[in-house]
Amino acid sequence: MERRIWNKEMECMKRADLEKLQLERLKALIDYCDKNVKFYHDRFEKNNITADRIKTLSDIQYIPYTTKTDLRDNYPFGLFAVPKKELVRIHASSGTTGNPTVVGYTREDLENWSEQVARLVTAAGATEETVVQICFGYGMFTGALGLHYGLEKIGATVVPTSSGNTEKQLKFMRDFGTDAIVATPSYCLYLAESAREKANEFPMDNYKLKLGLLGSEGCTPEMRTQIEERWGGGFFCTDNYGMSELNGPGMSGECYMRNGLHINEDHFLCEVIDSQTGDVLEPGSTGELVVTNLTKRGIPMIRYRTRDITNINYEPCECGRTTARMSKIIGRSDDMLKIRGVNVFPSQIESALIGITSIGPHYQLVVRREGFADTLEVRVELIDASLLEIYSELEKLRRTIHDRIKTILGIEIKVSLVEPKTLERFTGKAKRVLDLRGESK
Ligand code: DLL
Repeated sequence: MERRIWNKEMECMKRADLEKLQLERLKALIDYCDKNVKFYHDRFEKNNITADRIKTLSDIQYIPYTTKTDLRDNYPFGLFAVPKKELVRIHASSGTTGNPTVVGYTREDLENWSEQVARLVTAAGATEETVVQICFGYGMFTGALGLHYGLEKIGATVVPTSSGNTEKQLKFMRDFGTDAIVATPSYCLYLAESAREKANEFPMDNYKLKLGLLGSEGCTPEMRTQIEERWGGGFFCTDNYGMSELNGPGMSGECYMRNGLHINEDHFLCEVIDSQTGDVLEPGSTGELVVTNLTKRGIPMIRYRTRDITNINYEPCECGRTTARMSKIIGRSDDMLKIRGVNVFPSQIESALIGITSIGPHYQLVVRREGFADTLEVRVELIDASLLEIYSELEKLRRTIHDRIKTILGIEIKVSLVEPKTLERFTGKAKRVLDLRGESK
């Protein structure tokens, strides 16, 4: 595995120097927003905030948070800081309800974005020798083009296959000698399963895959092990995190140590808050990530509430980088299920399931309201349908899964074992939760 650092000056800076740079950039950002975005100007005025009044990084706490609702309320361009002629790209989130969130990039933003991604893919082990297939959907989603430009920047050979068309993906992988893949963890696993199904015709050693640059949805270490085992041949994957409102992928990513996701701190100032009270938490605490994009010009983001739950470790990493590392995303404060007063994250259930033989990695959580109580059903796919005929074995397996999950969550749940390949597969982000509470009588 390659051990390069793309930008030593920025990724290995002394913390005191980094904080000085962050403070300079924060003050400049406040000034920029004050002059160019009415939304921020009004908020600053109301809260008596000027760049001069920001003396330390923690003074950022006097600025109100920005939320997805603010973006939606100002749809499409209300939070933009530049006239349209200075924009060179627009992306938007899918937005299942209401207005999508729209984001715009100046040329400088695109350069910063590619730089951010270049650092993370290098940290993961990609080089100019890498042939990388991008299996994210190209389009308004930031994942594909974000990784595309960053990977081209480091000189890798990019194969922009986009999402779907699994047979074709596998053919190109074999024929082009593709050695890296960009995908969601669930699609990467699905590709591996599909490759295995065809192993009689095309044995697994036809694939040269060595590196998975995975992201855009959660991937527990257990799921990662499964993905790596299914591909085999020393396949190694890292986790990348980001969101459209903060450019896209490129905010943070794992190095080969895989001990947290390195944050591009010269571009992103992070805080962790209590998502209920909004209070800023002590360093190291677990809570909702709030991010200020220090260098964004098109649509600047100050104290953006990501809704993602994590914690941040400020100790330098063994890889030589001094940038802080965030833990893998534990869940989203708004995806978190509250079941009979208990916070449940899908990732907790995923951890409990993986490692149990005879079940596949696909699962679905169904939440219902029965009377006054919420119930949780965990649907898990069997690998071998013949087990359905052996009641005692089936019951034993069901009980094992039930007990494992119950120990972790502390609440009663129902486990259903379903036939192989009955749960939906996803080429983009997987949807694990089916919340039927709104449909109950
Ligand atoms: O998913 C950007 C991205 C693309 C990141 C490709 C990494 C790789 P959005 O579509 O705006 O942007 O979705 C952002 O996805 O708030 C998280 O809830 C979730 N998410 C993104 N990366 C991860 C990850 C892109 N590595 C939302 N682990 C975020 C867990 C992730 N969740």
